[in-house]
Amino acid sequence: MGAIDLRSDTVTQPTPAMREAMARAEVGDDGWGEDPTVNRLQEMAAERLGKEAGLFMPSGTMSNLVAILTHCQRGDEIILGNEAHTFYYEVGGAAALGGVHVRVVYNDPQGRMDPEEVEGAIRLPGLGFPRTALICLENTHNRCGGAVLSPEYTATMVSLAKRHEIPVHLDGARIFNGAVYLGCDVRQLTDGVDTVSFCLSKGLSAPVGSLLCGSADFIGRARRYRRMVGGVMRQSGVLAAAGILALETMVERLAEDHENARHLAHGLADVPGLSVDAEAVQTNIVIADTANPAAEVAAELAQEGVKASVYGPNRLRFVTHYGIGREDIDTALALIASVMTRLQRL
Ligand code: TLP
Repeated sequence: MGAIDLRSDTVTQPTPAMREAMARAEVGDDGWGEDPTVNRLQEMAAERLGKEAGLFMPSGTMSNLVAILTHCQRGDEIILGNEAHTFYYEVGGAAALGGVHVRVVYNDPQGRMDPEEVEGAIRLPGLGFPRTALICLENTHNRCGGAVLSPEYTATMVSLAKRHEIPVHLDGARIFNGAVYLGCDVRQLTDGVDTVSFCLSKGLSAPVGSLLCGSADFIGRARRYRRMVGGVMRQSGVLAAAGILALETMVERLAEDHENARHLAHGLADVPGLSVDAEAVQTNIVIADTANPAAEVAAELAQEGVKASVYGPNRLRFVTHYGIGREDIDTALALIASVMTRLQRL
C-alpha cells in the first residue's frame, strides 16, 4: 500500500473524467486570448465569484504576485497577516519582483486581522511614507488551520478599506472550502473585494491552475504582468478542461474532506505527545502541536507510511483531500498513535 499522504491537498490526482476532458480539450494560443477552453473557464470562474473577468494562472503564488504587481507601484506598502501564505511561502516575491514593502498585522487563531490594527497600520499621507496600496486577506486561512473568514468580517474589512480608498485582494486559494463549510454562495465571501485568487489544484483536484478574478479593467492590466512573469501558457486549454470539471463536479464533495478532517482531529486529540484543538477544525486542515521536534515526528511517521507537513519547530499540518477516505484516516490514526507512543517512551 502507498503512503497516506496528508501533507497537502495539492497532492490530489486528476479524476478519470478530468483526464478524459484534457485529452479532448479544444485548444488555441492563450497568448492571443484564443484558447476557447481557457476562455470558458475564465468566464465561468468570474461568474461563480461574482466578478467581471478572470485570468487563468499557472499557480496560486503567481495569481497573488500578479495581483500585487497590478495593484501596486514600486515603493508601495501592502498590509498582510503575519501568518499569510503570501508573507510566508511566496519567496518574498512582492518585495523581490515588485519592490513592494510588506507591513504585517497579527492574525488571530481564526485568521483575522483586527480591523483597528489594520486601520492603524494604514500610512498617513506624507512625503517620507510609503503609500498603503493594498490590504490582503486569506480565506480559508492556511496557517490558521483552515479557518473560515465570515461574510460579516470580510464586509467590515472591505468597508474599512473603502473608507481609505485602498483596494482589497483576497487570497482565496481554498475559498470553496469556506463556502461549503458555511453552506453559503461563494460570492458572499468575495463580495466587495476588488480581486480574488483561487486554486483549482488543491481540494478541487485539478492538476494545475489558479484563477485571478476582478474587474474587466483590472484583469486587462493583470494580463500584462502575467506575461511579464512568464505566466502565458499557450495551449493551456488542456489544463483548463480539468479546471472546468473541478468547478462543476468537485466543490460539493469538499464536505467529505471537512468531515474526515474533524474525525482525524478528534482522533489526534487522544494521541499522547500531540496537542490538537479538534473543536477549532472547520475545513480540511488540522494543525497538531508536537511534544517532540516536528521534523523528527514527521520523519518517523513517513517511515510508517503517513506523510504530514512540518509547520513549525513543534507543529505539524495534516490536510484531508480527494483520494483520502475514512478508512485511510483510521489507518493513519493507528499508525500515528503507535509512533507517538514509541517516541514518548524514548
Ligand atoms: N499552499 C501550499 C504550500 O505552499 C504551503 C500548501 O500545501 O498548502 N495561497 C494559499 C492560502 C495556499 O495555501 C497556497 C498553497 C497558495 C496560495 C499558493 O498556491 P500554489 O501552490 O498554487 O502556488
